[in-house]
Amino acid sequence: MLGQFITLEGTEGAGKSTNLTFIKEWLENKGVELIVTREPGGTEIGEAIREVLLNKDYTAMQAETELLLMFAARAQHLQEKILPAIKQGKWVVSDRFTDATYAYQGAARGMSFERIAEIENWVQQGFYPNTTFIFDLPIEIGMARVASRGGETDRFEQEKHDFFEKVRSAYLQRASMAPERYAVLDASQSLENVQQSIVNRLEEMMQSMEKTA
Ligand code: Z5A
Repeated sequence: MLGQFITLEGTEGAGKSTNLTFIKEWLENKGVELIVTREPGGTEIGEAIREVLLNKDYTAMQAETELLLMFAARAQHLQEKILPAIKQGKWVVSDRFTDATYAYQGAARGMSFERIAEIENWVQQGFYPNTTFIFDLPIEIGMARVASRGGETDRFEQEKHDFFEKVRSAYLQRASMAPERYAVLDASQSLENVQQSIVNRLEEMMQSMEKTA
């Protein structure tokens, strides 16, 4: 049986990384074989591309360059890591994937959704996540969480509030167009409540797989 592909999306500080670990541990406890990964990155080449993309000294980076680098990293990630794992029946849980490209490079940077869809079709050949969790919360709350966590900011984190509002709206709009694939979580709630909603969705996934087995 093929594995499942789960992606986590949201604006910064929404809790993706925190809940990636939670999902990994929860699924492992259920006996699911899985790998966790992230975008941009996930492979040696992808991580090298990530360093270029996040480098805050690269203020001259063009939106087209950014878009193509995201998909270059993704092409490597898919062929080297995600698709082989899925074919082996493993679950793959990724911190971000192509929904981020529509939200950041599309809605926020202004690249056309049609252009993104063309590259997506070429790189992914009809491969999409089975489930995408969208961690939704007001931008100010996410920014405050990131600030209290401390550490260096990257090239994306230099952007202004308005940029992230566009990202947030784009995620919600994409979720409303295909509600069966997306689980929108109110990430301003306590971690315990957020994680209960995640468990509900993971249990649904496992039940529907048992029915079709
Ligand atoms: N990007 C793109 O433009 N196009 C693409 O196609 C792709 C990516 C794939 C890197 O992503 C950048 O790449 C990203 C978009 C762009 N830039 N931005 N912004 P990233 O995922 O590596 O970076 P990030 O979004 O900035 O991640 P983050 O700031 O680390 O956010 P997070 O992982 O969602 O948050 P977290 O670390 O889990 O949580 C933040 C803090 O909040 C932490 O201290 C937690 O303990 C706390 N937290 C989490 N949940 C809660 C709740 N519920 N209550 C209270 N506190 C909480």
